[in-house]
Amino acid sequence: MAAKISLSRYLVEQQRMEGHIPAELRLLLEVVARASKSISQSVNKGALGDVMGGADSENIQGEMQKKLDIIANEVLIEANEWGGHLAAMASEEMEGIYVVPNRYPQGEYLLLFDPLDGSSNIDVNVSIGTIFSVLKKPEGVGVSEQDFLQPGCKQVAAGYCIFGPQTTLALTVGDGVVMFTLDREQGSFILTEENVRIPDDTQEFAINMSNMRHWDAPIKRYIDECLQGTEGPRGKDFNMRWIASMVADVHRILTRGGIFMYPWDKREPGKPGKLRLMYEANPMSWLIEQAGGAATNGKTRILDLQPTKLHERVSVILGSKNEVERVTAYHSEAVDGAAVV
Ligand code: AHM
Ligand code: MG
Repeated sequence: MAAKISLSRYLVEQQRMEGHIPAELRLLLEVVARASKSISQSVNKGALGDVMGGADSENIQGEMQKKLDIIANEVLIEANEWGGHLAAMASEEMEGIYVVPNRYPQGEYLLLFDPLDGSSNIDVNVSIGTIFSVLKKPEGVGVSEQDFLQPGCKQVAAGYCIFGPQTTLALTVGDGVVMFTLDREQGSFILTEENVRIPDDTQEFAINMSNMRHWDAPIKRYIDECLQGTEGPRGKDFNMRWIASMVADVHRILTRGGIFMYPWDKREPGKPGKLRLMYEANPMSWLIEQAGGAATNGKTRILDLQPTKLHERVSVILGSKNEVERVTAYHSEAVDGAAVV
């Protein structure tokens, strides 16, 4: 039987290969994985630990926080602040950046995370996860919020850890996508998927259909054509899934293909979308592209968008290449000028 390859061994071997990950980045990824294991343990305790329900506080996005949002955020900060590999962190749950305190050495990387994505699913025992993105700090003294405002194409590592029936870590360092499954008995992540590929075509879409009346014309057109099935212009039937955890919907797409959309809609016309560019869209878009898929905001490749603020929101269309290209083409064809802001 072939030896099992742990995340640590995989990263060490990547480090040894010319042009692959530097030692500091390897250390950073090991720490993020260790923190994810700890979050996984808290998630698994459920009603047996003091982890369920709301925290009676709001985050910067004006959303009510869950206890696990706060626990996961603290776990990630505590695990990462002392190792010397980071200059600062930014989180969906924190208003400003978290600069590594002076008592620790400062490293050259910046870490961004959504500590617990899909938190509306915590109390109903449905898959949730931690999403992370790593950037290099620009040269210069000190660190500021401005240093984080880099387009997604500048990421040096990105991934997520999904807490579902299995705990799985998906990772890219720009050389394809790999997945590791947590062996709970050994306490280590074991390589279980290499060279993850998304099929170019799909017959499965993911969108919150309850927002249909608020969508723009290109999204309505795309979904309407899917719903017409074999009798419609697409000439085939489509299936639908919506887990309401982006991490779980993206994991399904990396596993068997599909298209995921959280587009701009008329409920809050001033906002480009619900999802956050830096903590959700960028890391997920890079994973999807690295697996052969595509990701746009309906108009522009997500990884090319220049962020203007830390908590910026964005319209997201990602997954199987041909379907994403179709939705993007519908936006450019729209006569009324689709509202991609
Ligand atoms: P969260 O980061 O606060 O959990 O919110 C993001 C989540 C995504 O995981 C998911 O795709 C989306 O919100 C679901 O939203 P909705 O409940 O509007 O369908
Ligand atoms: Mg989220």
